[in-house]
Amino acid sequence: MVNRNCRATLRLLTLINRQGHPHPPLSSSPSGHISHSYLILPFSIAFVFLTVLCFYSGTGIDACWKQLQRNNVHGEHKIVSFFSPLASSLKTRQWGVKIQSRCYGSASVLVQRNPKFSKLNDEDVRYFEGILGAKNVIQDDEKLITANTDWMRKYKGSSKLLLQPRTTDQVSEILKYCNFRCLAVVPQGGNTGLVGGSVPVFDEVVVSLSAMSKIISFDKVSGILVCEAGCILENIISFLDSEGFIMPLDLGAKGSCQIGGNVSTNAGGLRLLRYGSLHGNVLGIEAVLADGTVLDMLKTLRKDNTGYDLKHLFIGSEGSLGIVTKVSILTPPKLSSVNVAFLACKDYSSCQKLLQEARRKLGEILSAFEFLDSNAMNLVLNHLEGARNPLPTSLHNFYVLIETTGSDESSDKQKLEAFLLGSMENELISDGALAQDINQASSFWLLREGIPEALMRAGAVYKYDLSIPVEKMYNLVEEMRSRLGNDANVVGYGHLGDGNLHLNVSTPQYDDKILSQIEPFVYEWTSKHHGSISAEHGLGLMKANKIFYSKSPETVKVMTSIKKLLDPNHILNPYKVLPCSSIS
Ligand code: FAD
Ligand code: 2HG
Ligand code: ZN
Repeated sequence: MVNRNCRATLRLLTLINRQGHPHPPLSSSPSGHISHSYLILPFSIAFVFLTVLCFYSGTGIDACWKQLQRNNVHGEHKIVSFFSPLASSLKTRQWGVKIQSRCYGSASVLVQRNPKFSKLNDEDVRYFEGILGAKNVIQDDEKLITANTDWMRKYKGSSKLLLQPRTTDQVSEILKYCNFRCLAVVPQGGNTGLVGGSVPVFDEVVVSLSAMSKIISFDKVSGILVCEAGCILENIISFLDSEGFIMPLDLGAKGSCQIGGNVSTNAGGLRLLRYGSLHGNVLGIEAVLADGTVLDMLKTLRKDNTGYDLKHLFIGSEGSLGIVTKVSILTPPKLSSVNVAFLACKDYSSCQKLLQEARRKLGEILSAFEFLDSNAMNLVLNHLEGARNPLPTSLHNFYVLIETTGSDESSDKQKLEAFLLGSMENELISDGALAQDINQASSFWLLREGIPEALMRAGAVYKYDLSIPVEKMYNLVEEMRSRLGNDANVVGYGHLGDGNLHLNVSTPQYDDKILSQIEPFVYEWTSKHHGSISAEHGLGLMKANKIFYSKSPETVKVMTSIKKLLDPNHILNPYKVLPCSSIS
């Protein structure tokens, strides 16, 4: 049965080739939410309850309640559970930290506004207007609501001021003044971050990089692009496409996220497997420190071993060490042959073996290996307009999206077909479809890229972005499912090729009882299996106090020293990244 189908598939593919159906070069960006009629050739083979919180604070319960109510979204935030193996080595300082007891064994802290920070006054606003011009100093309520609210509408601040600098000098002037006045600042890019890092916690001034969106230079020989931090990723992708190049980074939020935000979160995305992380692709950075010092590290060299490579401190520091204002990045040439296959697997073990085989058989042409389970697939099919299952005959347990990118159309295709055939013979794949044009490729990508959006539409969502050894990754999803029973829809998907699981728990509404069943279990499990509690989204506000699950106390101590050196008043993105206990 398997073999007959394999032969049928091969015949079908050969026919396409002989008929000379040109395989149009696909844009290497899986962009476009396209609803298209399918011409696919299937090759079927068959919290804690607020009432139990104890406030040990001099300011009194009423004040805490008001603060909580003002800042609390969905009953979950500003209350950050704190795992404290370090309690003895890093003493909890009492500014801004209220210690509460929590019903599931870990101590917890309630983030409170740092009283050292000044409150914004009219004189400050006039000063900023002097630097930026009145139209770039925004106090308009509607715009402030947008700047204060994150993509998930889960984290909300109460900033009264949004600044939009147009030059590095203006960023420098802003920070110099804020540092002098001790006004806290949140650097903001496209505000697509998923860990509450991009919005204020209290009344921090928002510094948006949106108005710094110029492409400065592009060298066609080296492929090195220099641009301002506020360039939207999709605009860079389009620019490079017209020059015959691609971005080494691509992600579902490309239409809104900015390169400065990408660098500051060290975003991973859909092609890290092929092009590596931003630590490898970013050649230079210009950043402004908290005191307004401009660090010009905007090199365009592949090699430069002149001492400490400080740019790396800014890659992934989530706006806590400086504001990134310019970036230089190495971009690969656009290759002519892109193929996308959407495959079904009967179990997780087959997905793993398929990954091993894909690495071996597709080698240098493999450019993405993404997976989703049947819960993720159902969710996207039910909640996302235009999403269609290319393998409609039955629902499979797992789906894998494989993309290849190469320079030799016929040899690439031959390689992919041989790989698919072998995988069918070995029963690693139970069904699949190979995109015949760019629209089909986009529709396959939609099924994977559309999951975060579909989750938002389904109700409340608890997101976990974990690095876990591939062989153990899906055990966590299964354990979570058995913990939560019918109370929640546990969804597993992610960048399998990078060992990055996106574990999402979807419920009709936020419920602290559910949260207490998920956390700290999910972090303890990940730590026990030598994983990371943040593979690519960062720590933000959500996981600042969870850092010890993935970093040693000694490491956090050095990180804290670096923070203190570069931002002694801690004005840059306070309450994020580092635990409250280490910052005073
Ligand atoms: P923001 O959200 O504005 O900010 C993120 C953090 O960076 C904040 O801490 C902020 O203070 C800081 N920051 C922003 N700009 C600067 C700057 N210029 N200087 C200093 N600090 C700055 N992430 C992935 O890694 N991989 C994915 O595949 C992926 N897919 C996503 C899909 C969807 C639908 C969504 C909504 C998000 C996704 N993300 C993904 C998360 C998010 O898009 C990335 O973290 C992205 O890099 C954030 O960029 P941004 O410009 O929106 O930054
Ligand atoms: C993705 O890979 C993003 O789609 C978002 O990193 C993951 O929503 C998530 O959990
Ligand atoms: Zn991701």
